[in-house]
Formats: sequence, structure tokens, C-alpha cells
Amino acid sequence: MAHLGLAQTDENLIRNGDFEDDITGWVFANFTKRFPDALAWEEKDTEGKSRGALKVTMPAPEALEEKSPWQTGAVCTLLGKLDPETEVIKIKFAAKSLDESPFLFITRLHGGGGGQSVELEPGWKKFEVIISTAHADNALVFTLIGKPFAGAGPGAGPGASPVAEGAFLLDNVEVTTAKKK
Ligand SMILES: [Ca+2]
Repeated sequence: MAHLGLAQTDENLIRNGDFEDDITGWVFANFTKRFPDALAWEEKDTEGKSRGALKVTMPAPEALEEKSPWQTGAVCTLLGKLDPETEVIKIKFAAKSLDESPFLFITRLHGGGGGQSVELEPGWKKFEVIISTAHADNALVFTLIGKPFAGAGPGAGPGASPVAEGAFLLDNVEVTTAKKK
């Protein structure tokens, strides 16, 4: 299967996943709305001894167009295309909960891909998730949900996993492709 444009390397497919100096490349999206105040550069509370992290504060639910986790959260766009028939997206990152909303959901923005939730803790913790995608072009969304994501299937959908209020920190995000098993 021909590769669509990315070399098979471990090169990070997103810009500024370490938030060294700022949060360039990241936006907080909710359908057509953008919430610039939802994202902030955190200078001191970072993973390890790195510089800078991303602080995400979920907007109040009443301010949102809809509470779909596929459309709401901190978004970064992948550089280049991948082959959805043979490749999946591997995401390594560190995160930390800043309150009692611990379930962080990671998925493809606008749906059309898998998703996975992880449980955050009050201290920094490393995670690795793999999500499938049906598309060559992808952006990823990181968002808080009220309970662990139960996966696709009957009863799944935005109503089953609405976004939750809360805040979290994100750092050292590395995105690569992996071969589909
Ligand atoms: Ca950092």
C-alpha cells in the first residue's frame, strides 16, 4: 500500500507538542465557536523539567453550541496525511488533572475515527493511546468528559459522553503513525 506523504519515521506529526515557549498551533474549538480564553500557557507546572505546558479550562456548558466531545476541546492539526487503510494514530502525552473531572477523551476532531479516554490524576502522568481514523487528514481533540468513554456501538454518541467542566494540563504530546494490526 502506497504511503500518502509521510515518511515512516517517529517524527512528531504535530507542531509545538512541548509548549516550550507558547501554545502556538493549538486552539479551543466547539463546532464553529472558538474560545481563546480556554487555553493558556502554563510556565511552571510542567512535565518533568520541561519548559511550558498547555492549560485547558473547559468553558461553561451553557456557552457551548453542543456538548459533543468530538467537536469540543483543545485541538491540534496533524502535519501531512496518513493512509487510513493501513495506519492508525499513536499519541503519547503527559497530563495532569486540576480538579475533580478526571476523564480525558482523545479523538479525531469531527468524528470519523476512534477515541479513547484515560483517567487523569492530580499529578503528572504519561499516557499512550492509539486511535483509528477513516480519513487521510486529521486533527486531534483533547477534552474532558463526565465518565469513561465506553466505545462505539448502540447508545454511543455525544449524548452518551457529554463534555464536562474542569481543567487539566497537557505536555510533551508526540503523535506518530503506527501500522494497523
Ligand atoms: Ca513542556
